[in-house]
Amino acid sequence: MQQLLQDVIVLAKETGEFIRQESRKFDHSKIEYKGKNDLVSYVDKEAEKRIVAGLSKILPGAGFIAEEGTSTKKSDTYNWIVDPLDGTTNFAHGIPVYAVSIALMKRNELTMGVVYEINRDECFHAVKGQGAFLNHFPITVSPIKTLDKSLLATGFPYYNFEQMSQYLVILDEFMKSTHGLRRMGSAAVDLAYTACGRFEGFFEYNLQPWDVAAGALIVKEAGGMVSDFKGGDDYIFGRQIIAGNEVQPAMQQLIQEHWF
Ligand code: 2AM
Ligand code: CA
Repeated sequence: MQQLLQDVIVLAKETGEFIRQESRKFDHSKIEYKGKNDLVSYVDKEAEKRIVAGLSKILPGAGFIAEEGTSTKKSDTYNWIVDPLDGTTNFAHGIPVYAVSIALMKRNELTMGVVYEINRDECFHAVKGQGAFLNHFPITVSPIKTLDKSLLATGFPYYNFEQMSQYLVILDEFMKSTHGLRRMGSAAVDLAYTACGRFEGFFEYNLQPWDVAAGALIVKEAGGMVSDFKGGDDYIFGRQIIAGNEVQPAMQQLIQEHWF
């Protein structure tokens, strides 16, 4: 597992370097659309190709669930969950918050997660049962115990606005009861920052497995808690996630109260 981890970190950083170089010559004419507000470019696609080729060498026979379409038949044992560029909208607009996110699932359990935030050259990683790290130094979630001293992260709805009114009530409550909220634009970065104590918590709905898989394991290995909006475990495929330190149960309670 250690060798596998080192290989994945090298691959994430090499792909990040490719994305960083492309960002210097990127302009709006290169944006394509997969759906309303669902942006993509040759950079996302080429990055995914490189990651899939690299991972296929590192662990032959594993399956893939990846944002830009590489989905093989699910393997019975190992499956990679890959977001080659999490924060595509930021990338396209020149906002420097985006990351490569790679997770490994063994059967139904996350065993490894790597989030590489490209512009800060910060590599977060975790292996199940072995703690969480930032550039190879151990990290833990924030020691802050109460919501009134917490800074939270979230993602605004951007294509499905059906539950907007409930979401806005939750925002309203958190705005009044915390230090504030941030919308970074990359769920992988939100989770990584929660794992190292920059945010006390993060919540969002309508995310995909590749946005959250690696980051969720990193938060848990950093001593944090992760759940869906009901407090259950369906946060990878269930499109709802609340991650945080000790304030996570209080966040979950408030969200559940207003979510239907
Ligand atoms: P992506 O950049 O890989 O698509 C933040 O809200 C999360 O939602 C990100 O992880 C982002 O992943 C995803 N997302 C997709 N489209 C988005 C958009 N138009 N605006 C904001 N986030 C978007
Ligand atoms: Ca994503």
